[in-house]
Amino acid sequence: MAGAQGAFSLREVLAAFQTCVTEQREVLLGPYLCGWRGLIRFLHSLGAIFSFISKDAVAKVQIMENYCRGEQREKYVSLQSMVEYELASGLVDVQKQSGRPDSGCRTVLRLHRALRWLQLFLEGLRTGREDSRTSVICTDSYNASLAAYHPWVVRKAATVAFCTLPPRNAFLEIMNVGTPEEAVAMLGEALPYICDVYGITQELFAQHKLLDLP
Ligand code: 1Q0
Repeated sequence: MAGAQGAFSLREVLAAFQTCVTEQREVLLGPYLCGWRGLIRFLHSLGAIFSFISKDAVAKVQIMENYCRGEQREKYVSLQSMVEYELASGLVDVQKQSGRPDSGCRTVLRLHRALRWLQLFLEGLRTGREDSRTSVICTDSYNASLAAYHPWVVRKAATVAFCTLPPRNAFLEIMNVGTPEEAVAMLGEALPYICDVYGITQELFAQHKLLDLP
């Protein structure tokens, strides 16, 4: 997989999340979505059993990319400008209604919740023992985060897919940053940036009472 065209590299994802946060502590949507695109590329390389997850992630990233390219694109430069614009324009459904396009806020909220899973998963990988199982780290991280928002059938399918994950060291190698030790070092570098993006988004959404959007 390493060296193949379009191969995943953790470095690119790190760079994207690193450039997300501005000096004013705003989260830029461009690099945020680039980071997600990189993660989705990685997910594709894990096989068809993960395609129900990547399909949903791609759909959500696409919704956001369309907003970022659309007529109101200057309102979708950062999460802060998006929240301000969508709330002021009444574009956010606080109760489930039919027929309206998914707002940026509810879409980002789904990605944001998944970022919490990613944070826990990468931390688990980083600090795990050499012989620890990726599937267990992944399941534990999922149960402590995203699972709460998913119905039983999705939880079940996700848990089955997690069981196919390669062992920890093989998994670290397909991240394409060198040896497992180098990947662990890179994770140590990457995580604070991902945590920062997560923390700022969480605070922003909490402040505007957007954490439970249907
Ligand atoms: C390594 C294994 C990856 C496992 C990914 C864990 C996430 C499981 C999520 C299961 C989602 C199931 C599909 C549908 C869910 C939707 O119902 C739900 C809610 O949306 P809605 O519109 O119905 O209200 N959607 C979500 O919760 C969004 C889920 C997005 C998941 C995106 C996961 C992207 C993962 C990338 C792989 C990362 C690998 C990490 C190693 C790379 C190192 C940087």
